[in-house]
Amino acid sequence: MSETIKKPVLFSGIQPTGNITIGNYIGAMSNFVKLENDYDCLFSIVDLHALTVRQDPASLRRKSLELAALYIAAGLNPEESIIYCQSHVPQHAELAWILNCFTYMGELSRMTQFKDKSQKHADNINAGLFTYPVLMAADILLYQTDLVPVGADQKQHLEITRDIAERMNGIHPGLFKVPKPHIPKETAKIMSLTEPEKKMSKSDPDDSIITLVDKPDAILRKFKRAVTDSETEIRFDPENKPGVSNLLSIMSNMSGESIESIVSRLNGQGYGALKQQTAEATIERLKPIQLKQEELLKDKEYMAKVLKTNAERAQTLALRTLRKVYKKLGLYQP
Ligand code: ATP
Ligand code: LTN
Repeated sequence: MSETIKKPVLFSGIQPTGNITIGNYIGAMSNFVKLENDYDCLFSIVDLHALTVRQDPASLRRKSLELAALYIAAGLNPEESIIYCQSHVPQHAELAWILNCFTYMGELSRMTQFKDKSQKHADNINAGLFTYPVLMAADILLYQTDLVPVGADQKQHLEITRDIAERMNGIHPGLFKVPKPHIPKETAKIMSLTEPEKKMSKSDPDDSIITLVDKPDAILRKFKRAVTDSETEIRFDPENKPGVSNLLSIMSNMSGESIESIVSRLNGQGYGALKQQTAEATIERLKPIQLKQEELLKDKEYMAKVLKTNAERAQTLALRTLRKVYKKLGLYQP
């Protein structure tokens, strides 16, 4: 992407917390790759968001670099798309402050992610966790974004982003582009392997998730132990057969074969075959990504250069919006 915007703008971010799961890959990253050519894209490693939960500094640093390498290994082109760390572009935090002044306590307290994370981290319900969606809105609005590809769990955060943008546009017409979410039904929500009625999250226990750095034997073992149900019929029915439907959905996303075709091909076979083939499709799909990521991580200089250059490209765009916002709001600019 050149710094003169021509195509519509796409923005998304992933937190560098833990290892990226196949939920993040299917729900977010693989859609980024599909959309990359049709948009001017920014893909952020949202390290400031990660701080809303306590992080080990060395691990956060390493995970940030690993995520940057993974974006590229998954197929994104850092010469075109802007792949960068959120903390390298200070305008995110600056705009977040402004948006904080246009966001109500009431609407933030309705956010389900805040309620979930407050329960999970009851000893650390900090103000950053509460205003997390405002920083996310700043990420998006800073680049006059058109489209935001995310998983279904982020839908509510996209709604509040649109509400903030519309509220501010009501006072200062034309301030922000109002972004649209992109949440395809087939990739929206990959479920936990051990509790298939819950979404798979990278901060969940290891046996319930498949991560992008898992080795083939671990992938096979985890799928084999995945929770299904007491019937034997392979059928796509998320309501009544969440475990089996999740495996079908993972296999379909990993192999490209439609769910209908998998169901008719496996007709009469047991859950063992479904698990084995889901594991094989996953191993096959992840293999080249894992190899490429390892290779990239060996080239520290290249990675540092990519992140530095791309942060500069992002800043150029971010400053345009921030200056406009400061000016319209009446902050004195000499
Ligand atoms: P954490 O456990 O640290 O909260 P997470 O796994 O929920 O992490 P995020 O960094 O919050 O991951 O999300 C990155 C992207 O992946 C978002 O677009 C999110 O909607 C998407 N995503 C996360 N989990 C899933 C899932 N199980 N299915 C589909 N998409 C998902
Ligand atoms: N909150 C998101 C990560 C995120 C994001 C963004 C996604 C932060 N800023 C901007 C899309 C656009 C999550 O997945 N938990």
